[in-house]
Amino acid sequence: MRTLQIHAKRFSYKIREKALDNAEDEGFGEGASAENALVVFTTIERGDGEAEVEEVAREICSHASRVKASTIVIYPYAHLSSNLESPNRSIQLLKELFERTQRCASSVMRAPFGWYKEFLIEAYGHPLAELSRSFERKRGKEALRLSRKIHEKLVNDYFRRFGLDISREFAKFREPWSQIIMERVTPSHFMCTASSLDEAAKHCEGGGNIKLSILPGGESLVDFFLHSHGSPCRRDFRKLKLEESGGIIIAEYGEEISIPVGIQTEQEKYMLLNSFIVSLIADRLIALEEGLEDPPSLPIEFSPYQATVLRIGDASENYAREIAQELRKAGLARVFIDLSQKRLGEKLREWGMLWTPLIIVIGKKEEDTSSAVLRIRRTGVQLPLRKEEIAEHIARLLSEEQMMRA
Ligand code: A3S
Repeated sequence: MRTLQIHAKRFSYKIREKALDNAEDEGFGEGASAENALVVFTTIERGDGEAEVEEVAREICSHASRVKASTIVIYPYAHLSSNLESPNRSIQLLKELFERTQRCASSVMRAPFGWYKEFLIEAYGHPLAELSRSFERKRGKEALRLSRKIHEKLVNDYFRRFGLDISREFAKFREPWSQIIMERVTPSHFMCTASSLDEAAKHCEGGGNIKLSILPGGESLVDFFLHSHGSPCRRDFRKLKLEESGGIIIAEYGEEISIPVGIQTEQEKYMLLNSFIVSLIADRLIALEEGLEDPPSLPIEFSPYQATVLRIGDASENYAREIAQELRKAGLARVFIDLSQKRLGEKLREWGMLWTPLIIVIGKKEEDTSSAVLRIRRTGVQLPLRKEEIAEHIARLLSEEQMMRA
């Protein structure tokens, strides 16, 4: 949110013509005037919320009392930023701002939103008579800014590992993601495509597609977003929460920020490899580069490949399926079985490349003793478990992870 505050001897405005369809026209006359007024030209920026409103209200109140203004005028003004919030949300926040400033001042006026207006202003000219302020929080960015090295790793290596080919114009999802996305994502998500969040905020009121660019390099990634959208930054990760609504899995991370990250069908839960997951991956790569995390890993809940059962040697296919079933019992949705004849080392390497957090190895010996060996990527722990212990153990790991984020 940005404000330009002018302490004016006299201020008056008249509405001229409607600038927007959803201009406010109830309860406002043709115009208004005030004397000894603090006129607050206010621009609501995308992503603003209650926290900014509260901060701005306080600032206005303290400034009004400092300059001894007898009236405050909240004046919607779209020219202090190029990052405008949608009209409906802006109106809501301006009303909120109006109400909060009323708590500290006896006379507060609000000019109608969505009009071209003429105005006259006579500023006092004392040192505090003109003040511009910008109230920002770290909000969603439309670009992920990465070091060149990490950018190259992501684009040339990790995206492909996780089944995503991106080029400047489009993102192509390979199986298993593409088919599912095409089938499941509601058409409305495809209706509106924008090339920047600004544009999307103006034209895609209900959400849509956005081309997200990844810098340096400028590769773009087609992404799905809901109305308030951003990419999580590291400090948001602790607040991650997944919710399901109408078959779409939505990640929430902080006030009013949510983004679809997956699809829930009757049998399965899939994660989309979109900017959200990409930024999780990028974040982990940065941690790897900084020596904070080796090997890099995603939380189990967010991993495209959550667990895989590696059948080694003569263990039976049936037993592999039984173990996979145990994993699903624990609440895992993306469980894979590798029945190939490859050697253990090779299989571990391949699934490790996909950052699979849980790998379960079964050979003949494990089958004969009704057990399995669980390898946990994050800690490197290898744990022999009896078959009936598996589900419980994994459920515990999942809830520990959730607790760490709470
Ligand atoms: O853009 C036309 C008018 O719609 C309102 N408006 C906003 N105001 C604050 N924050 C935003 N994000 C806005 N988006 C739209 C304003 O009323 C705006 N009108 N030329 C002036 C009035 O004198 C004006 O900015």
